[in-house]
Amino acid sequence: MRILVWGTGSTGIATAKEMKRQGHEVRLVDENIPSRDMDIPVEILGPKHMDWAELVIPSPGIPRNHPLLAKAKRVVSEIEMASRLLHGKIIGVTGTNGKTTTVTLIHSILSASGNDVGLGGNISPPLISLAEADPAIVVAEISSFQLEWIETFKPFIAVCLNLSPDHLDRYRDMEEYTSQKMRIFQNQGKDDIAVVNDDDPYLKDIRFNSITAGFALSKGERSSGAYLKDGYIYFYGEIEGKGPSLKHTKVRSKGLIEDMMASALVTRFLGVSTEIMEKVFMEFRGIKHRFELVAEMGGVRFINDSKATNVGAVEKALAGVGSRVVLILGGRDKGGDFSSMAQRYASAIKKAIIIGEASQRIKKEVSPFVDVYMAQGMKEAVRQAIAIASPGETVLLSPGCSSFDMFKNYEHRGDVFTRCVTDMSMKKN
Ligand code: UMA
Repeated sequence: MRILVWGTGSTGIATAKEMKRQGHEVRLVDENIPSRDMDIPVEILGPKHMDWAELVIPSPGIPRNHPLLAKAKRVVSEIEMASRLLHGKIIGVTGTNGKTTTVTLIHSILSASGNDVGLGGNISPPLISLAEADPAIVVAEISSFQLEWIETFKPFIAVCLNLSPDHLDRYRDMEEYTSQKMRIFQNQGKDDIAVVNDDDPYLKDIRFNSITAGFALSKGERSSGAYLKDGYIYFYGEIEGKGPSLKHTKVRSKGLIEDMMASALVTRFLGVSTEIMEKVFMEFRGIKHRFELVAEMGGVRFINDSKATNVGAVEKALAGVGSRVVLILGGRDKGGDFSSMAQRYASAIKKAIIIGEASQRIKKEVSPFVDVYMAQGMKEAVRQAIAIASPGETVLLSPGCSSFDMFKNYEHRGDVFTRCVTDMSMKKN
C-alpha cells in the first residue's frame, strides 16, 4: 500500500520504520524541515502527496481539521495501525491527568508478577514501536489526539481516569474533547472491561456495554469496582476482596491515590496478588516532572509539576500539596479557567508568580483572588519564589499551560526550573 506518514517526531519516525518493515511503500513528510539529521528521507508536505497516498497516518500533533487532511483518501492514527499489528492484550489508559503515572504503575505491577508486558503510547515510545517485540500484554497511554483517527482500536481493558478542560485550543469545547476521549470505549464488546472514576462529575453517570468497573473514595454502585477504607483499597463485585494498603506510600496526593486505585483495579482483573500491588505502591517515588520533589531548602519544599499543562492538573497538585504554596504558573494558553482555580484555592496560594505568553490573561483571572507577581522568565520566578516562601511552605511549578512559548517541551521547562532551584540553593549555602 502507498502510505504517507506525516510528522518527523517520534511517532512519524517509528511509524515510517514499521510500515516499511511491513513491506509498504512509504513516504515521510512534514510541514517543517527537521532540525536534526534523519536516517529516513523527508519531503516537505504538499497537496501532491495526498494524491499519491492511499493511506495517511498523521502524528498526534497534526490538528484534525488541517485542510490537507481533508484531501486524503483515508486517514488512520498510529495507534490504530499499532493495534492491528499487536497480538497481545491491550490495556488503554486515557484521562486528562494521571495517565503516565497510572500506566507506569500498571506496567510495574504486571512486570513484577512475571508477565511479558510492554509500555508505550503517549508516554513514549509510540505504541507502534512495540509491534516488533509484540508482548503478551501492552499497557498504552492514550491521548485524545491519538483517538481522533481510530477505526477498530479496542483495548481489552480501557480506563478513563478523569476529565477536566484541556486542549481547548484544539477542541471547540469540553463536549468535543469529552467525545474524543470516550472513543477509547467505542469498540469494546460485552467481554471487555471499562474502568472509570466514579468521583469524576463527567464520568460517574456514564454507562457502557462492556463490563464496567468504577473506582471512587467510597463504595460505588457499579457491578464491580474499588474504593478506599481505613487506608486500604477494597474491591467489590466479581473481584471482591481486600486490596493493597496505601498507608506507607512515599508520595501522596489525591491524584496519586486515584491512579493507584485504577491500577489496582486493572491488575486485580488480571489476577495479580495484593502483595505485589502493595510492594509496587510502597516503592513508587513519583515520576519526573509530575509532582516531583526536587529540593528542600530552609524548610521550603520545591516541587516540579511541569507536566501540569492544564488547569485541572494544577488543581490536583494544589489539592495534594498539604501546605501554603507559592505557585509558579503560565506559558502558552490552552484555554483553561484560572479564575475558578484561584477562587477555590485562594487561601492555599500565598502568591502566584506568572510567566509566559498567557500571563496577562492569567493575571486578569487570578488577581481578584490571590496576590500576583509577574516574572520575565523562570530564573526570576524562582528567585522571587525563594524570597517569598517561608519554612513549612512549598514552591510549586504547576503551569496550567503548555511550554512551547519559552521551552522545547514540558521536560525542558521542568529541567530549567530544577536547575534554577539547585543553582540558587547552592549560592545560598
Ligand atoms: N507538524 C506538521 N504540521 C502540523 C503540526 C505538526 O507538519 O500542523 C509536524 C511537526 O513539524 C513535527 C511533527 O509534526 O515534525 C510533530 O508531531 P507530534 O507533535 O505528534 O510529535 P511526536 O514527537 O510524534 O509526539 C507525539 C505526541 N505529541 C503530541 O501529542 C503533541 C507525544 O505526546 C507522544 O509522547 C509521542 O507522540 C509518542 O506517542 C506529547 C504530548 O504533549 C508528550 N501529548 C499531549 C499531552 O500529553 O497532553 C497529548
